[in-house]
Amino acid sequence: MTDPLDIPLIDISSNNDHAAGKAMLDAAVKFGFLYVDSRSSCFTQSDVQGAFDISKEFFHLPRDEKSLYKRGSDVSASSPYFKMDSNVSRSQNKGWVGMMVETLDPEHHEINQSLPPSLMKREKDISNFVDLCNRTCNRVPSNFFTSQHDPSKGLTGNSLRLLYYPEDVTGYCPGKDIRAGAHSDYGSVTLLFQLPGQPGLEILTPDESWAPVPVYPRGIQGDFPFPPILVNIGDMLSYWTDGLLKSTVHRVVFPDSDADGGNQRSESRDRYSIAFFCQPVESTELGPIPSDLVSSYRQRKAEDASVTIGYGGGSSALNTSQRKTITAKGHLQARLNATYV
Ligand SMILES: O=C(O)CCC(=O)C(=O)O
Repeated sequence: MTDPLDIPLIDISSNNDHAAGKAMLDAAVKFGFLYVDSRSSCFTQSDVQGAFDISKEFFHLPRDEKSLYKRGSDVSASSPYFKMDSNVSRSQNKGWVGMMVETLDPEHHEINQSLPPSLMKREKDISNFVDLCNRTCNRVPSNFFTSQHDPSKGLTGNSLRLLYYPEDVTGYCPGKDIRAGAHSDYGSVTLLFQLPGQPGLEILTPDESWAPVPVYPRGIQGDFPFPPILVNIGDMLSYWTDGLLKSTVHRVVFPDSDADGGNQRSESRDRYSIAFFCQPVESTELGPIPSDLVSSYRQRKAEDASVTIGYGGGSSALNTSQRKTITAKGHLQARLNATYV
């Protein structure tokens, strides 16, 4: 197996730290991934622990109860949950997804769906967690970024996803099956929260091998209130920069017992993670931004017809002379349509 990569850990406590901004840019160009030091984030330990508690509470519900909210299911009139949201129809329900049902792990885009009762009672905490995620995403040092993600300009399609990969799945073969198939993320950036001792994320390196991304950055010891937040660049930042920032392909595997970068043995074969997918306003066009860095990169690279943005269904070629500018909504729909067959 390939060694874990030296993905940097970045302190985002200061708004005007140029060195941190440069380190972010370099990591986004080289890996498409970086860690945000949890000590410098706006989250407290209890914010993150609370979000994982909510997730565990939901996933421990009986299967029948979760099934009411799975993608494509209908909440029937006889269901005790029907009264919660009589507007939830078969096509609108984009909630819980059972293991091995989807081909990969995108965000669910529906925004008007009521929460299941167990989540409903924690609505305030979930909403607070989402606010903190938004604040963190808006620390990307660029006015362009914040203005494209300004919710006062329209729907953004941001989404929070609670993920659980159970240890015991009937018919599951650890050496062969993977937990989340290879994909790139569709939005602008993703924040990933992980739990100690529950590794499994891998990224595809330029030489086409899979490198593990440990929960804690390689070789870094510290007294973290919770594991660093893993940030990854999504397709849209790649579009805006003509591929300069990498929307890196990643997947989640069933880990070896010592796969956590040598930092920590995996204690649990379960994996809980929380992903926040940050999306620009739906009407945002995904053409290249005016930037010397981007234009010089374009001249060197982007006319290469083999360069694509995104990986998996719905991804498209980055050939600037042939490409039609698409919107954030158009890209998201193309990728979701290709994912949920
Ligand atoms: O579960 C994880 O850690 C990663 C999830 C992921 O890659 C995704 O949902 O896009």
